[in-house]
Amino acid sequence: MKSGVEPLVNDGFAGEPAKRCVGYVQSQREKGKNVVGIYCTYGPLEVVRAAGAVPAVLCAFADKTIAAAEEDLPANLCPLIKSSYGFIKTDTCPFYSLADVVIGETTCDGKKKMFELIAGIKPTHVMDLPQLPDQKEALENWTEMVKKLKGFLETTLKTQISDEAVEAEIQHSNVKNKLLNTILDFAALTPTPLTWQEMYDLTYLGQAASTADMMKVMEDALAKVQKRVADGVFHGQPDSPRVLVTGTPVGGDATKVFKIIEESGGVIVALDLCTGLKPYAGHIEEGAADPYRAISKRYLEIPCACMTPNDRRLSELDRLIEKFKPDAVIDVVLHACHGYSIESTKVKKHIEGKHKLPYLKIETDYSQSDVGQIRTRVAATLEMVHK
Ligand code: BJ8
Repeated sequence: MKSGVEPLVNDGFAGEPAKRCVGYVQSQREKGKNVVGIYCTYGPLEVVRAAGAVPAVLCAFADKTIAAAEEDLPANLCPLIKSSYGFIKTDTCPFYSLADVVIGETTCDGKKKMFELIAGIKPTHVMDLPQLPDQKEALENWTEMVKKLKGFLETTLKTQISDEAVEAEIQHSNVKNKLLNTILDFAALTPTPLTWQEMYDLTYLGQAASTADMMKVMEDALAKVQKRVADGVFHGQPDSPRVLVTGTPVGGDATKVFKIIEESGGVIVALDLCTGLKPYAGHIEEGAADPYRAISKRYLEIPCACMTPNDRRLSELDRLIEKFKPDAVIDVVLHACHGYSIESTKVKKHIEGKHKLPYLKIETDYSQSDVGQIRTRVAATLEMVHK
């Protein structure tokens, strides 16, 4: 990107994405809103917002709290869980401090058991997530869980959640997701006018910010990216290898991988991650007889490796590859995330077999100790891309 090009995201808050998001959540709290901490993309944001509350993502990506967490948790546990727990243990998580209540889901074993350790600190509601999403009972059971969440929020936040409010939030989510995808779809152009940082910033903020608050940010970003295209402004070089990143959530200290891809001459064109496109895919049926069922249906379609089988992950990769035309796929797996790590075998076969693209799996944590090794492997993968 040429110097002097205006940054895409201007939300009025300073700092890197997590800090700006804290600013946003804090501002909502000052307006009298309750704050609901969430740990997962399966957390139904429409119900949280219909309760008049603001969601705050509690998943953490910082190495600095891992040592404190390891006093209680096994060292060979996923860094996302250790980091999140370490922030709570050391009472340094601004999102957790702001939260009135916390929602968790039975995704992986590590998260599930970590919730037990923090449940006594704040009202914590764990939703039983079905893990065989294609079975007919899954939709019934998850709808029941989403309705139970309504009851929990009504009781603990002393509020009422009407069906009309839930329906309105469904419509708001659809509007936000559509516009956000319109912006992110510009990365399908060759060369791309977007940076990974901009895609990450927008999707990070969009989880907390309401559609009304995101509208201005998104309209501004859309106008800027349209101008970049009109002016011939792009990121990287016209022949930079295009990379699709898939896998576990990647944020904070783990964004070292994104930085290495860029330093190695690549450009990231799609983030198939929960810290990227995943929360904004799909559409929730509007005007359904049961809005909770409509929400449940959409959320059960999230292709997380905690599901079995998780064939939607492969069909979603097909869709993204067709749209963003990557030259290589890099699968980032956090240490000790068995679900994503095992699933990598299928993903590799799919990418190399069906799409004939170079595939690289990177297992990493939040430390900087493996930066040199990742750099070498990324460089070798990008060298395989023939331009
Ligand atoms: S929908 S990806 S946010 S569970 S914590 S599973 S990395 S071992 S975060 Fe996730 Fe919801 Fe799925 Fe998305 Fe693995 Fe670590 Fe577990 Fe993790």
